[in-house]
Amino acid sequence: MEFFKNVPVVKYEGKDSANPMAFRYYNPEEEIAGKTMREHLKFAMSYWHTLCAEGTDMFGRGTMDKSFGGQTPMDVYKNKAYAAFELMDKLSIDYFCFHDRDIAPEGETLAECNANLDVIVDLMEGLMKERGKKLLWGTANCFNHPRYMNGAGTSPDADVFAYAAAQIKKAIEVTIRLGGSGYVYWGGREGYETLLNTDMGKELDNLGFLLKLTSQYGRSIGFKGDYYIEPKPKEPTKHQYDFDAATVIGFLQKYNLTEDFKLNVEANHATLAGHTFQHELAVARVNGAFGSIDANQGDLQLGWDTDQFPTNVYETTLCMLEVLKAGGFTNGGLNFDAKTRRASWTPEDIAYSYIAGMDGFALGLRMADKILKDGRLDAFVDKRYESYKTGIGKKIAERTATIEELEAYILAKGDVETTASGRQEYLENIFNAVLFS
Ligand code: XUL
Ligand code: CO
Repeated sequence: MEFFKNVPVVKYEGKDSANPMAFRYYNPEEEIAGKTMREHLKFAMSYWHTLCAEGTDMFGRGTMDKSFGGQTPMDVYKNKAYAAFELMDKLSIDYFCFHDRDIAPEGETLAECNANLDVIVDLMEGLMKERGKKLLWGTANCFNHPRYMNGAGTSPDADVFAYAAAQIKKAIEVTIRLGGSGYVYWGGREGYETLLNTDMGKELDNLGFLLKLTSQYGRSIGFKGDYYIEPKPKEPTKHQYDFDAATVIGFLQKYNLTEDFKLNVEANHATLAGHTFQHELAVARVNGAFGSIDANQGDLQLGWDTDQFPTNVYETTLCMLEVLKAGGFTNGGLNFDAKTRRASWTPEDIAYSYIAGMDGFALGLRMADKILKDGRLDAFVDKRYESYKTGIGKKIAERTATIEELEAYILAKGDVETTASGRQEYLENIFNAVLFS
């Protein structure tokens, strides 16, 4: 059965193409900076938004039917799998990501949930082999069910902690079975609404223990990929413990998790935290924690997690600059944690959205490569810090300067001469000049 009848196999037709079902910038096999675009970008399809989200919002029910013609719960989920692989094929997407509860119906008990998962995982394993698709990462949905209303690892109820641990154990097993190169922890309800009812210290310690316990279990059964924490400051919880990249890095250090964990940085989460996407990526990179990306964009006027497909080329360029500077992805990739707008309800809209996001990132990669090749921005930064290459600066850089020496140096000089201009506007104009040349 064909589920996306009006979606053809989407091909690269070049920038002058007027065909909306074609790529204009994403040319999978084209080489840029030593790798094909396919290898650089490692696009992944998010199962939850693509196969599950039906367009509900706070004020209205779904506008899209994602049952894919299935009559029983199990048939619905089998058809979701067939539809997923058809779409990945048509869009040249090599990877996908899922939560346990996206791919199989929830049962009455954990045993029933696990049995349902096994049925679908069998089916998926076959489809992956047949179509040559790979699992970028798996995760457990520990935020939807009412039992998680007060958190999962940070719940005040020990039974909920135990349930979460058991659920994550199974999700890691499934991820390993499907050859996943990553496993994500996103703590949607790991936080608090009010300190009047919360023991923050206990909750953080419990969360650290849950991550240690489950990640070590994964290693013990052969998981070789990366674990990622996905920072987000709020939504659904008022104050989430994984607020932003810097907060998460501190948490990983405190609970001795830095060896196993990296970050999955999401654009819309960055802006919710009051940062730019580029800032969050840079924090991850300079701390050796750059791992994977949830590609999307928010709406700065709305200010919530709108999960839109990324089409802002300035943002994708700045993102790809960070990716290239980090040396590219190893186990990670670009997962479109993005959904069509509620009014973009047809199956074709899903294809148009992915094409827009993939072309948006293909342009970002092309532009980032141009900026690096142009070299003026990097040269400026290099020159800006050149005082650390000689004299007293060199001693500071080599950490051999003493406090007395620094004092004597400045006493002899009297004061610091005016430092050089930061030249922000000049640099922003170079950025534009390179992009639009
Ligand atoms: C929620 C979000 C999640 C994670 C995986 O904002 O981004 O879908 O990516 O749980
Ligand atoms: Co995400």
